Amino acid sequence: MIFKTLRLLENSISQILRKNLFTTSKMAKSKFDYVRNFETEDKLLQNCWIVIRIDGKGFHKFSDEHEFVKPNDLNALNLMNKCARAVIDDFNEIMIAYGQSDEYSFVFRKDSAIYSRRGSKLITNIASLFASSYVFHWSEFFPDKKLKYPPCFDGRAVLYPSEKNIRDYLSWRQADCHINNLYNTVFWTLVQKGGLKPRAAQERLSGTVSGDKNEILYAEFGVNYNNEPAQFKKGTTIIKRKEKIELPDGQSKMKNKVVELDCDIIGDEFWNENPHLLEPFKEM
Ligand SMILES: Nc1nc2c(ncn2[C@@H]2O[C@H](COP(=O)(O)OP(=O)(O)OP(=O)(O)O)[C@@H](O)[C@H]2O)c(=O)[nH]1
Ligand SMILES: [Mg+2]
Repeated sequence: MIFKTLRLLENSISQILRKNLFTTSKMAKSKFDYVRNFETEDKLLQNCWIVIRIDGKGFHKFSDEHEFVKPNDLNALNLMNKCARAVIDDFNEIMIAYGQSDEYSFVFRKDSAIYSRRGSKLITNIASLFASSYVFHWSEFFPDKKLKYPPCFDGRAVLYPSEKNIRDYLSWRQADCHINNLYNTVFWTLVQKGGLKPRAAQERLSGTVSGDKNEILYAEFGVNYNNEPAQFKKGTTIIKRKEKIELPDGQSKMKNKVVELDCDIIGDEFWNENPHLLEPFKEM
């Protein structure tokens, strides 16, 4: 008798469960389901290097509000590098990243299949991880400065189909770093050491070429631009490469390492030393 009652109870429970499941699955295919079709496909083209570049929103104001050292604030730049490493640690398929000022570019392998190469998924994840890392690590780099408001970063994806194109892209960013840094170094030297008003410094520099700027620095202020820190002149390049590590038993093995560099990436030397950065995972 008791077994019969139990079986009846079991049957009615499973009936209720089945009914609920059915209702749920019916709801998933409701009459509203068609709105999903309004979503657009944003798959990034195959066989291209994917560059995701993030850039600080209104960092002209942000750097003023937080009294960043002009023209280069080492702590601010190192905080950017820390955030870039958080992105690189989270995304295996980034082989090289390059950063300067308030921007960072992340280069994904040509054959990367991450998120089925969905652009918006990649851009938003990287921009938001970068921004949250910026806030998360702020106090390590600015222990005595309160973060006054949340920083924000825009993001975009750009595709480069050839090795020349992707190298030219990175060269473009590094050349931009050099041009801006030379200008800013002279501008702020004229203001801070030369006592010029910003408007006057701007006028003084108008129409000058890089040789003139080097000359102003050297002749008037005894500053040799070549001796400025490489990180300011070249930006920061973060790469993955295999390095030999010594084991406690005296043996050694090759291990993947993430390294931060402030070298030239425009010339061939860097690429000859690191040919693996642009090689695909597998043959296509
Ligand atoms: N003082 C100081 N300012 C910096 C430093 N790095 C970046 N900045 C500021 O950040 C700005 C970055 O340039 P942009 O990205 O073109 O300017 P933005 O104000 O961020 O404008 P959007 O990117 O268009 O939103 C620079 O012009 C500087 O004003 C730094 O190390 N020190
Ligand atoms: Mg910006």
